[in-house]
Amino acid sequence: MGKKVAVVGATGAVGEAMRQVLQQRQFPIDEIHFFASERSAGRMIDFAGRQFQVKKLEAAAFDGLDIALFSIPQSISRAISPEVAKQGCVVIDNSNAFRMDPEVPLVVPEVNAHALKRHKGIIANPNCSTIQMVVVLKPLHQASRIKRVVVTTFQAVSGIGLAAIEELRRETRLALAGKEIVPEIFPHPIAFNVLPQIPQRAAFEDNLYTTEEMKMVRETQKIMEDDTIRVTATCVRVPVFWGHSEAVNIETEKKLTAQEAREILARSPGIEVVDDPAQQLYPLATDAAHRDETFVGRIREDESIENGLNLWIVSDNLLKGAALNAVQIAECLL
Ligand code: 3JN
Repeated sequence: MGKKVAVVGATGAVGEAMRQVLQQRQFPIDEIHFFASERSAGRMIDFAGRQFQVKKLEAAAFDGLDIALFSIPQSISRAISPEVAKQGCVVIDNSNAFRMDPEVPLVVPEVNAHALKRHKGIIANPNCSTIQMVVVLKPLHQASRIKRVVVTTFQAVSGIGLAAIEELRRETRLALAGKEIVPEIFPHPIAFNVLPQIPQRAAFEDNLYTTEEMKMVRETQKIMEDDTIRVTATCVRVPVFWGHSEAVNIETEKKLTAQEAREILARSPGIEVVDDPAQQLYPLATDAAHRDETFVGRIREDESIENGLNLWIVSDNLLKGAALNAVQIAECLL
């Protein structure tokens, strides 16, 4: 039997991807409802060849629904998710609102699907940069415990939403025409540039890391269920539309050779190893865009320490990094 499903934040970049993923994967749906902010309410959107009117978000509308996929600002999610859950509708929330709440499972199905068993109506979807990293770290951690992770991200503008995609397009045209760029979303031009601040414009934390960087630290430990893994991150925005790339260095307890790591990853779920240096083959954001897999390559031993590996990990931030992971969680609930 199908489910009564809601997509909340349906007109945003992640909401759009959620609609696509639900259709592609033929998620069993009896009834579907779309919600958004007051600004977008009333718009018509297409789902499975039918037109639906987007409704204004209000808690009362979830009575009788089974599963709600949320992609809305964390302040709104924090207020409304408990009310929705109370009505018996399970919330899968893409925001940061509940991720570190000990009562709320933070789930990447390939890594810790078992954590879903103890949900109390709200399930958190991790940050996009964390998801693609832990998909790759988990099978290596099982083979040899990971002691430390040093990660640098190269994040696509679509992580912010449709308006940031438009800003990169607009600035690129202006830059090529030799015209002045006045950034709106980013604090500096993103066209032909690299910005070491995510989220854009938000205050840095007291330790001088950004919140995105600290999300990667805390969420990795929670999903991997190991607070002893030391993680340090530098998160960087690059002028790419879709696909986050990550340079990841890990230190393991026992030695893992590059070849062993390649073999472990090749047989692990959700992963495609693309690693043929002689053919100049390695994961690229342009290849990973609109694909479900997490791609890993450039696998090589870190010759500066006893037991270290370097990896290059790329995935579509709107799919595995957000919408696909949320729908996979919903599939686990069926
Ligand atoms: O910028 C990116 O590439 C990822 C952005 C994530 C994001 C943006 C605004 C609010 C998040 C997130 O998922 O961590 C949030 C949030 O914390 O809800």
